[in-house]
Amino acid sequence: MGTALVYHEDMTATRLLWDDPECEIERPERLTAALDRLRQRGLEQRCLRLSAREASEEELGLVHSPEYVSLVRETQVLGKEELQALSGQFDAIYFHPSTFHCARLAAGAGLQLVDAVLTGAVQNGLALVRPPGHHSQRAAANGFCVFNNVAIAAAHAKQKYGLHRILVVDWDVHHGQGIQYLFEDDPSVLYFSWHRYEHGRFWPFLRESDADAVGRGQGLGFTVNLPWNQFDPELVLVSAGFDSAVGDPEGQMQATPECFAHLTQLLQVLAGGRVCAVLEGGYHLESLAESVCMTVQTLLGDPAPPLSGPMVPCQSALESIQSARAAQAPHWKSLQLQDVTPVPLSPSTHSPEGRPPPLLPGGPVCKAAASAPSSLLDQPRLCPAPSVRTAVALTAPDITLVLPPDVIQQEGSALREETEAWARPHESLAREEALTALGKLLYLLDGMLDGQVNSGIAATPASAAAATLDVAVRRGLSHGAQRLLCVALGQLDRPPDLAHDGRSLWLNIRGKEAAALSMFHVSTPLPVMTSGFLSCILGLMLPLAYGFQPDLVLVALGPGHGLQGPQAALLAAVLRGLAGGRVLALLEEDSTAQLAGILARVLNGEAPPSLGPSSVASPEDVQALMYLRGQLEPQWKMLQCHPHLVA
Ligand code: X5A
Ligand code: ZN
Repeated sequence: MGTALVYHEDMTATRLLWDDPECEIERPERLTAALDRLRQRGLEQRCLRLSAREASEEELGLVHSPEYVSLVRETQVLGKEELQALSGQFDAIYFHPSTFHCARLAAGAGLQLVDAVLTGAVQNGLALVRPPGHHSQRAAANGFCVFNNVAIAAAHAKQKYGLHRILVVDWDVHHGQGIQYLFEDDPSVLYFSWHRYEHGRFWPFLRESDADAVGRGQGLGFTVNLPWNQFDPELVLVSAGFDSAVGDPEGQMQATPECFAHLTQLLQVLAGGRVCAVLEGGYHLESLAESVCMTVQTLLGDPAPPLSGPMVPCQSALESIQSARAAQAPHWKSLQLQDVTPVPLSPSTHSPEGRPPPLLPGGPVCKAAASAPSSLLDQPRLCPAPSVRTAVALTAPDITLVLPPDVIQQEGSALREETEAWARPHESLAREEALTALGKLLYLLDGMLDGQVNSGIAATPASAAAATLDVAVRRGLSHGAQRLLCVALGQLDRPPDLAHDGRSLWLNIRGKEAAALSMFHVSTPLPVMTSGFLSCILGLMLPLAYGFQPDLVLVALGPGHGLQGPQAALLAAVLRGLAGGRVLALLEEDSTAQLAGILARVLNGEAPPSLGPSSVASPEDVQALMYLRGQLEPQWKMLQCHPHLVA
């Protein structure tokens, strides 16, 4: 359905006119660097270009006071001295004669993006804007921000479209206190921010940036940090700051550009994929440009490049996640049922009362990341894209699929002798239909292993499902895959003679009981409730999968898999985050055309349909999950981010 890119070159006009080391990083080249790179990569050309309009004063009034809007309007006619004097009244702010115009364009860009998405003109989009917005408050500029672009967009989406649930995800390295203040008592806007905090030593040095700020009044539980599986938003707005990226002089964090592809892709499973990203911070031009490309590329539906590096969460990250979970638990049923095991807190960062003493602004901050190897930015991230994103190799000629034009219906088959050789050990593959299906699957798999095809769907007669999957796993491992993740739903057991060499990770959902048969062979019952399904996918499968870092993923819906279309779509959508999207889905031949169609579209980059609001997971679901996490957590460190039983 398309991706919008909202921009106006006038927004490069505002700039710092005097000496101010704190503000000088917020400069016009931020926009031009990002845009140039999008052009170079051919990404801009794939977007619907929208020229930003100015927000009206009435629209600014959705979140700002008339007096404050007047104050900013009047800066247009001030001289340099007066501008500097006025700027000094705010924290980390500079005004320029063009500020009012630029800031109205920035807010207007957000509004246009929301309009484009909510009228259905596009699926999602990015607004490239200056000045940024998330620190700006009802009557105050702050932290380079003049008008609160994302907050205005959220208020507009409520007012004009009557939305009741809007999720704002703020991945800027700074806490968007402006958005928090504006919506802290409003349960219709869920504000989720992650930010560098350093126990209060990182700008903007606010006590209310901590995990225990959870909103107030009606808005209790709608501020800060919580899992995205219960709110079921109608729209996702992203305060997309890239100062959390590697190399940034402000943030000094280590997120690689690829991280933003993964964040974007995870958010795309919400709100039917209606994601509006609006630029906030980001001051390292190279890192900013690459990260913006990763975001736009993912919005356009391209698979996310795999993450590299050790998949081991650090102690301090675990503590933060645990604090946020604990603070939110009273307000979210989905967090209460889980047996929350507190992460042992390291004594160095916590005083005996459990809370660190208040710290002064400007105090020592962790410099560990300051020496971040900029090599993280140098690694080649331009692997040649496969010529075919998704291919469908179904056998039943009578099923008519509704597919996007770029999804290929594969005709080819592997050579007959070769197919027979692979089939020979399996009785169930002796039948002609099974052999035909296997030939098509092998041909598709080879296309994926050769790098011509990114993802695909193949079908097999139900009676041959287990044998076909067995062949696919062996063929994958012997023809180029180093590590293969197999997610098998229904009655598809791990082949007993498959080597236990750590090159395959087998997850069977629908196992008779929860069992970690080995570190690489996990079996769990199919959860009964939607939310149990979500926890299983997000809280078990995904941490294992990210920890394993496969380069090929097989997902098989075998006999009795019991998945509805939307559940299968969600499963495929999150699995696409692994292996650069190299995912092969295996279906039973008599699956509905609808199921095959939805899987093909999701593997091709379309957003999965929303699962709808989910109730609480059943006690059995929770128990199975907690048990498995407890068993597996010693080996799979990514599971430490989730509550687990201490084994
Ligand atoms: C939008 C943004 C940061 C202000 C930092 C002031 N503002 N030290 O990233
Ligand atoms: Zn920032």
